[in-house]
Amino acid sequence: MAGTFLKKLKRGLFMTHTEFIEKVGETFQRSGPVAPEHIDRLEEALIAADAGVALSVRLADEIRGEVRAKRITTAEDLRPAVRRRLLELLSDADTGRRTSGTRPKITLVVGVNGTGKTTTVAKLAHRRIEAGSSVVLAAADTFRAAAVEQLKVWAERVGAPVVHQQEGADPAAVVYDAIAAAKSRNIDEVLIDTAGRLHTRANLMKELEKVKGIAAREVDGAPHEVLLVLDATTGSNGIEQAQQFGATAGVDGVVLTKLDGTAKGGVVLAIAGNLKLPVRWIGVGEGIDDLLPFDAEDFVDSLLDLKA
Ligand SMILES: Nc1nc2c(ncn2[C@@H]2O[C@H](COP(=O)(O)OP(=O)(O)OP(=O)(O)O)[C@@H](O)[C@H]2O)c(=O)[nH]1
Ligand SMILES: [Mg+2]
Repeated sequence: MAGTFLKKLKRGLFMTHTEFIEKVGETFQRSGPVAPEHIDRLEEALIAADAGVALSVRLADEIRGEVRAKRITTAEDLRPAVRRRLLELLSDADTGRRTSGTRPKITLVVGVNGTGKTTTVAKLAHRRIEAGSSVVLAAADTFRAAAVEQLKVWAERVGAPVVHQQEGADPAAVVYDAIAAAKSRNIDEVLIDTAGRLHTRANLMKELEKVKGIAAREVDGAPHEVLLVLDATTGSNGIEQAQQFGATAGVDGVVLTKLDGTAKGGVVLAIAGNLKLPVRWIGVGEGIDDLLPFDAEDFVDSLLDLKA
């Protein structure tokens, strides 16, 4: 099980890892003293992986400081120092999960168009069902009829009921129905799929607030988790989206999808360093099993591993 997990993670991070190690692998293995260009190369590798320029410069400066203070003396020691620093960065952003003993647990999934929200809802449902929980899916993307159909196809595959209404219905009404269904059928969790929306569109952001309001009125402390889905292939562009969503939708955590198709996996660091938001899940493929719980150590080790 653990082996499969790591294999999937490595495959998902393959492009990011390859580009990163291409730039710094040789440096990390060198046993002589650290030269300034070694750290320059590290800085470039972080920037290329889309960790964000400011954060990459800051991380590299901190490492330069450690070299000056003689806490790092050989190039070979750079790798463990980078590992330590990245883990710190990721754990600082992890505010811990908001736990709720309340049933049903309500999870709201939000994000801009096409980032992978619907697929993520299905993958999450699959995981919860495998773990023995019961779930109901709320088709709160009422914008397009095709959105409901897409969710229904996934739902059938994972064996979860879907609550939906006609195209153009009020998403908050769908959420209300889904919560009522969960309560009457004693279901553990409600996973809410929402329409893709631009973070710059005030009316659509208002709609999310209404959805949240209904959930809060119907279940104590709901929504218990608001997950923002970001597409890793867009790299640090996702950061601005996240800031806006964070401000209006009260995001608790990030799902970073499509890591399998990009060398920009360093965006995980930008999310932690710039947004102070924990990455909760990563998407590493289109299949139902291709959603992995984010583990900082496994992520950093997969990134810095010297072997391909
Ligand atoms: N390679 C890869 N593809 C993914 C991943 N997650 C989602 N996708 C694909 O991304 C595309 C869009 O996924 P959806 O789940 O429909 O995205 P969405 O956010 O619901 O889109 P809208 O509802 O239109 O806003 C689909 O083709 C998915 O198969 C992932 O982790 N890896
Ligand atoms: Mg969708």
